[in-house]
Amino acid sequence: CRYSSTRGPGRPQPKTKLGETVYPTDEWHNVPPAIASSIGRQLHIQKDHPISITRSIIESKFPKPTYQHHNGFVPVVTTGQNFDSLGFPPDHPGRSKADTYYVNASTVLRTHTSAHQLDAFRANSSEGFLISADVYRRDAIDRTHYPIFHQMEGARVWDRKKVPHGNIAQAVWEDIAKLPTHSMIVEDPNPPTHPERNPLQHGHSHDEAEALAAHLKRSLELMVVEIFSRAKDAAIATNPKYVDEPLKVRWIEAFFPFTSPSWELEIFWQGDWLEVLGSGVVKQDIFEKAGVPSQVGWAFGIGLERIAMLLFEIPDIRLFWSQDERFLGQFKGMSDDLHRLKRYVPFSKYPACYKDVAFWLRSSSSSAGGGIRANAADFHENDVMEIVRDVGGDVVEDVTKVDEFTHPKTGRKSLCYRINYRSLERTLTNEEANEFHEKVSRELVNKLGVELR
Ligand code: FA5
Ligand code: MG
Repeated sequence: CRYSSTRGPGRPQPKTKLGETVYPTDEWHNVPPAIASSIGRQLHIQKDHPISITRSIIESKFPKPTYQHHNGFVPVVTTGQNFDSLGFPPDHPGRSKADTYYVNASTVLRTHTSAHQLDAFRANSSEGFLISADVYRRDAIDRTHYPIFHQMEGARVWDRKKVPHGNIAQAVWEDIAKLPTHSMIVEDPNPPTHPERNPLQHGHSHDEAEALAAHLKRSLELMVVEIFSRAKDAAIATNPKYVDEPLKVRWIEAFFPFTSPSWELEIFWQGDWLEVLGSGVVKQDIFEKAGVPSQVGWAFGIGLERIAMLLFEIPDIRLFWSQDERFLGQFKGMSDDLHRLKRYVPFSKYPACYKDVAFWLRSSSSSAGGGIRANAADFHENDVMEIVRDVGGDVVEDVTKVDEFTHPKTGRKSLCYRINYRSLERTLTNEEANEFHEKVSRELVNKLGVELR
């Protein structure tokens, strides 16, 4: 009924201020205050911050003027930029409110730096670019996940109209010959393309895809070699008896809607393979939409926190947000001399305080009044994570599901989460932890409509 609109005269449209700009909001809005107030911290350009130091080291391997460096793009983008321009299908899970922060139905906090790819290709006046920025995802809580992290997007292009005889493959192989070599052990059993798993794009020749893949992989491997040589120097500067393990990396096939073929790079670290970046040959469709259809090229997106954690041996992703001098003070002056890095030395590990919360979800027939419903059908764990994050902030180290069952008679579902309250900066008293925990429990009831057990 058009007369029952909540936007009638006299009802001002709701708005929110993010950074310097005011945005209209609607029923899609799900940016909590703790996230809104962190926009603008810009850790990737804060002098002597480990994220910024990491960015500078990577930038040094993709130098100007071949690569233009951009570090100031605003995190609020359209769903067109973040998803549609990159070929994300309408029903892609990444678009859901459970995974993405929406300002309003057509505006999001970017979930990856790829949101700027199309605009960057359109505006690019050079052969490549790097874009470093904060990105936002509703996600789990543990020592390697935080709802805000930083990515660097990189791309390198060649223009069919500008290379001799339009021969892209030859031009790319000549550029590969100009790159240094390295002796790192790389596992790469993958064929350059695979008809089902990693298809060649329509309009690309096999030679072109192979040359682009080789240039992409060599460029990124050289970056990893650089990071690890700095990491080794930092380790020795901190502990002269340090013995390093040989570096091992591997390429695995991947899928992204905006590249084909695609790969991820993993690094063997602390006994396990850690994914550090996604990459691939840019889909021609994006160059066409950007008005540069004669270009071809590759792109990658790397997580800066993951690299910074390896580089400095930083054990907990929350530390990057610390304003404590015992953390920040350790990196003073390093921006000015990237060859004199030191590892992070933990100042202390304060005791953990575990508390469980168990609750029943509403059965699917009832409905909660608030914004987020917790019917068994549309319950999403990220809603729990966000409530814990809102109440506890950085005092929560991790949240894990410890129990889940469905009552055989009523069909109701019960969940139990264990929350680890541990400050990075001080010892929490049991009373403080209890206060946080009681508030978390109350908010779960208020916001999700669950029934505590
Ligand atoms: C992407 O975001 C793609 N845009 C990458 C890309 C760019 C592919 C260009 C092709 C071409 P993905 O979601 O896998 O992909 O994230 C890329 C990297 O960001 C990961 O490899 C990881 O290093 C980092 N990352 C992802 N999620 C998190 C997280 N929650 N916390 C910290 N780092 C993360
Ligand atoms: Mg990935």
